[in-house]
Formats: sequence, structure tokens, C-alpha cells
Amino acid sequence: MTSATFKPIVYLKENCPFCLKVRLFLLESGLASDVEIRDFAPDSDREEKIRAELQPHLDKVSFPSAQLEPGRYVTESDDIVAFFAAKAGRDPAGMTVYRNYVDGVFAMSMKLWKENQELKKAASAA
Ligand SMILES: N[C@@H](CCC(=O)N[C@@H](CS)C(=O)NCC(=O)O)C(=O)O
Repeated sequence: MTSATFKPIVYLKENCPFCLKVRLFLLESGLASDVEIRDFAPDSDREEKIRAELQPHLDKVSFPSAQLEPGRYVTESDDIVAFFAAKAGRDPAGMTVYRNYVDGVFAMSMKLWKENQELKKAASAA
């Protein structure tokens, strides 16, 4: 398969905030039909299959992941969004739903997660 005929594959874990970021971008930009989405529920048989599929290509499997071009695998949500944004000439900063999610619920969940980690660390050191 050549780069011209290859359909990028995006791997998404349900309920993952980073994966939702990628999914929202693809939906709002209208690019969802240009990629193959392989998603799975946590702890499902499908998760095992997808992890086994990705494992030979990545130092560490995490989600979201994507095969952007034949043999080119990436795992960072921002890199995946940047690749598709550049390819389609779309600016994520101008996408209302995507920006609302990234600057709102996503940013808040990252902040709370970090605070929780710090509280746990402080509690275990006390
Ligand atoms: N920096 C990464 C973080 C991704 C991340 O932490 N994803 C979690 C799921 S929410 C993950 O893959 N955890 C390990 C795992 O599920 O094996 C990104 O922005 O894509």
C-alpha cells in the first residue's frame, strides 16, 4: 500500500480524555470519514487485540495512538491532531467544540488529576 492509498488508522480507548480530544477534532473538522477509527472499551477482548497489534510498533503502548502513514506510528494526542490539522489545512484554535473541550473539561480534569497525585503523595509521606 502506498501513502496515496493508505487510510490513517486512529486507535481510541473509550472514556480516555486524550482520546476524546482526538475524536472531537476529527468529528468537528469533518475528517472522521478519512480515517479508520479502531476503538475499544477498557478491559475488553478488543483491547487485548489492539494492544497486541500496536505493541510491535511502539516502545510503550498508550492511547490515543495512530498509524498516520504506512509504518509511521505516534502516540501523542497533540501530534495526532497537528498531523490531521496540517493535512486538512484546519486550525484547531478556530474549532469551537474542540477548543471548549480542551480549554474547559480537559484542562480541568488534568488539573484535578495532578492535584490528586500531589495529595496522595503528601498523604503517603505523612
Ligand atoms: N500524553 C499522552 C497521554 C495519553 C495517556 O495518558 N493515555 C492513557 C489513557 S487515558 C493511557 O494510554 N494509559 C496507558 C494505557 O492505557 O495503557 C497524550 O496526550 O496522548
